[in-house]
Amino acid sequence: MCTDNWGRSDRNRCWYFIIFAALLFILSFSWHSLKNSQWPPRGMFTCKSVSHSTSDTSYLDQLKEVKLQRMLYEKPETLKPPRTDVLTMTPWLAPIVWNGTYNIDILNEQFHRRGVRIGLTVFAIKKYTVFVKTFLESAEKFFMVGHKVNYYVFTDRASDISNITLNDGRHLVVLDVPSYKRWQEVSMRRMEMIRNFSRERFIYEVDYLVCVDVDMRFSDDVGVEILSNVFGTLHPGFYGASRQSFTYERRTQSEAYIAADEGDFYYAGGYFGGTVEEVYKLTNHCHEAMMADKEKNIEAVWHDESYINKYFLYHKPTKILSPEYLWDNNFGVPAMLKRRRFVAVPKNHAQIRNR
Ligand code: 48C
Repeated sequence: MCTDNWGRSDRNRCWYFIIFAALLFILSFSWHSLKNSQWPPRGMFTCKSVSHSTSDTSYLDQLKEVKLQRMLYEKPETLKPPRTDVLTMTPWLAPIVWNGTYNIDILNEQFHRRGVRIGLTVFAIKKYTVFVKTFLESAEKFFMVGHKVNYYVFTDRASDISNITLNDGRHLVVLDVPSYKRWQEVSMRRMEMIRNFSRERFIYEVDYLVCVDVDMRFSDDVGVEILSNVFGTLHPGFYGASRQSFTYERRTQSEAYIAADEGDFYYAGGYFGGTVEEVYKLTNHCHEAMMADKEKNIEAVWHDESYINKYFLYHKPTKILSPEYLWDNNFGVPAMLKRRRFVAVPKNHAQIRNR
């Protein structure tokens, strides 16, 4: 190989080359074999398999069991769906919640056994404080009755929020937040504030968040049937419309842009929710998109509602609430609407906006 009649330095260079070539071969061989195998080997880094204690238990053995008791109810009919007049499942297998499609007794049992805690967020900035009393009184009658509920009322006028008597397991939390000059900005900044409080407080206090408009009142049961990782609500004005007629943001420069040949549904900006983790991601994403547009001097056509529609296009909701959950009586009462659970309170925008 590195022959003797070469000088010392030549011999050294030759051996260095041979060692380098050997290392290169070993590396390329091991890389090739790794590429075709599972790396890291299953369980090597996942914390789940770390604890091989002598009693041979793992974190899986600590999982909480939610077990129901004997319950009596009609058997579900496999060949006879409860609703055939409306879509009850999306193409990505997310349920669309309509009256008659669920058994609230089973769901209540499941969520009670989990000890679920629900946060209901609402903003009452400037003149909108006038809606809070009706909102809360109607929520006491219809919203998650029998479950643990925190009402989070974001306001710049804490003294205007009347303290009403609440049923057991329910608390009113008034959160001081700044107001903004324009009502559009007030509406859009809700994303930022829900994100901030999710991180600083909600993650420690509740499991799910339901984020709604305040100029509304509950008028029928709204229960744990709405809960899911992340959910949106069909806008009452567009549930039967074509995607081209959805009032999405259509300027390509905007972060909320949706092309004419895309879009599943038109979601209302005033009713979304999910686990605190998922709501954190949604509100953070929407807030950052709004700030990016603001930099470009763009504000999407329907403000936070435009950004949430874009979010739900590429982050599909795991459940969708039917217009039963967000209705405006100006639209009348179509045949498919068996219950109106949360309805707009008539208001004169001129009188209360920017006041
Ligand atoms: O709290 C206020 N104050 C305002 O001046 C403007 C809006 N808002 C909040 O944003 C309320 O919670 C409103 O419900 C929400 C915007 N939604 C609406 O004004 C109609 N429900 C579309």
